[in-house]
Amino acid sequence: MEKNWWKHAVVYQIYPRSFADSDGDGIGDLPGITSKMDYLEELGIDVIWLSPVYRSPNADNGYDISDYRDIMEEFGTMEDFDRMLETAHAHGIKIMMDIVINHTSDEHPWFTESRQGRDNPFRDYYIWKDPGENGTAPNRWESSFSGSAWTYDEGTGQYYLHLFAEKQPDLNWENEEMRQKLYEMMRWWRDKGVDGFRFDVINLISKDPAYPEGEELGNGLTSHTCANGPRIHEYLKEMNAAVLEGHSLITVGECPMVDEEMAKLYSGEDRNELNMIFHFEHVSGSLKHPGKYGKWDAPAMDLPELRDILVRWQKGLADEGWNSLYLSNHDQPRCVSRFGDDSAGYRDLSAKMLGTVMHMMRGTPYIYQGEELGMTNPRFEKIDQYRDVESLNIHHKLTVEEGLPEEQVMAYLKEVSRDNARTPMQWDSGDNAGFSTGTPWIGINPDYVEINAEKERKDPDSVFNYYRKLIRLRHENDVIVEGRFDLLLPEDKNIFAYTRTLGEEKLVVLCNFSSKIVDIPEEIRGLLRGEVLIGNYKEAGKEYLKPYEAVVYKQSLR
Ligand code: TEU
Repeated sequence: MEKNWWKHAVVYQIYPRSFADSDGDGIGDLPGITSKMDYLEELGIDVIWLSPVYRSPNADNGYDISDYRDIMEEFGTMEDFDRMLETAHAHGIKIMMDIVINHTSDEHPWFTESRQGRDNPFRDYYIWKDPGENGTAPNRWESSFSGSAWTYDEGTGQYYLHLFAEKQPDLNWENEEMRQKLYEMMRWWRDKGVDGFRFDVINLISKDPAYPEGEELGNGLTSHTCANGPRIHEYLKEMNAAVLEGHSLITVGECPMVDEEMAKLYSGEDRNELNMIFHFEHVSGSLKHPGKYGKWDAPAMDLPELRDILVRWQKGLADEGWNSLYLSNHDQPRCVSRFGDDSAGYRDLSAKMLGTVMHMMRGTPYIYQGEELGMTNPRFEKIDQYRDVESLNIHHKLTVEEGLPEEQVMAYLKEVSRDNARTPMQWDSGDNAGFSTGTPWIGINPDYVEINAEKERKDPDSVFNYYRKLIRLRHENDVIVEGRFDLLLPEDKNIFAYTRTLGEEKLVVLCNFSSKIVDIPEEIRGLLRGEVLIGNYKEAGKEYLKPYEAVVYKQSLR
């Protein structure tokens, strides 16, 4: 296998709970995924990123693991997993496991032991601290899901750290024995034949041993001091040597609070850490106009702000490191609702435009299930329709503790709740969108009658068939994978334009982020030559771009 095969790959994320339910319990499962392998092969993706399927009490839908070597009951058995893996491989599709090693569930046997007593052999597997003065938490770090990141344990008189929910205690990576057990577990999955790992919040595993207060950042991960700690690179190199080296796997580390300089350290080719990382800068809500309540009330970014970030990363990792390209995942609202326009008239056009702008960049693209159909935010109206621990906690905090009106908080959730991405996959226009014969664990977006896979597979002009083409083009054109990135029209308010160049081939990519007809500035009209590689209108723009138009010209420089 080619060493850097993952640079040519397109990854598709499956959130198993919401993908396909084979047994009618309303919860997606592994046999459901196996049954959709033909669909994924038709789409043309190379790798599935499988959100966690390990045994879990589901305080955070599987991101709280209680047994790393077993499968969540609702998802099936280890035999179902093996069958899925085998079927994927038979379809030419690789499987990248999502692995959560910054924390476990509080129901993991290591933690149930750890909280038994201060001299329990597992005590040091987690982060326990004495109370501060007056019995308060050791520092003011906040959980990403609201409230203090420390929970007091009556039994042993100390606090334990959880950067996420109370039921997700952070592991203590300072403990070497614990680290070795994690590596052994990952080798076990590797030797089973999985093709890579997506490491959940991996840059949080090393903490500053002084546990400093840090800056207050508002709601969310309050303190920079909990990320990119002093031993982070040492741990990643150690894990690489113990698990990854010599195996040609795909690896991506989820990294909140990093910039491009840090990304080079995490993903530089000769650094022996990770292939690439996910950063959050472009999905954090406007940083120019930060909200009072973090991501919840930050306005969406406009094109100039979004473009500045994406371009900075394209340039930043041009010679060293590698980008991952994404606008959506299971933690983000639907990209067409956030960055495009999901009203009926522009939904398809803007979904295709967003696909174009990302898939023509340098890096490895990630598609989140349903994105290839142009799925939209359901914008649930009532709090009892929400399931996500983050949404339920922030709703409580803002309404009860801060006294904000219900409608205001619901307006935040409708735009940015993670549940917007978690409604079931829309397979057809039948009962429950073809997702399940039972009652789905979370509501289905009523737009499934219009937006569904069955319909889009048949329609040559659908978002689905447009994504198929984007994926095929990447496989067929090295310039998309390797080409140099150069920005055009850096000040334009509506058009995101750039070129990609490799040897004698050049692509010119133009995307209109607005619902207006916009003139193509004179200065670049001369560039619009050659064949139209892909575009979302029948006639490609040369003098002006139609609403949400995207077009890619390909030319030979010979
Ligand atoms: O997410 C980590 C993370 O920082 C976010 O994307 C998080 O959802 C956001 O800060 C909330 O505002 C990862 C997983 O992707 C997420 O689903 C888990 O809940 C989280 O880690 C804990 O394991």
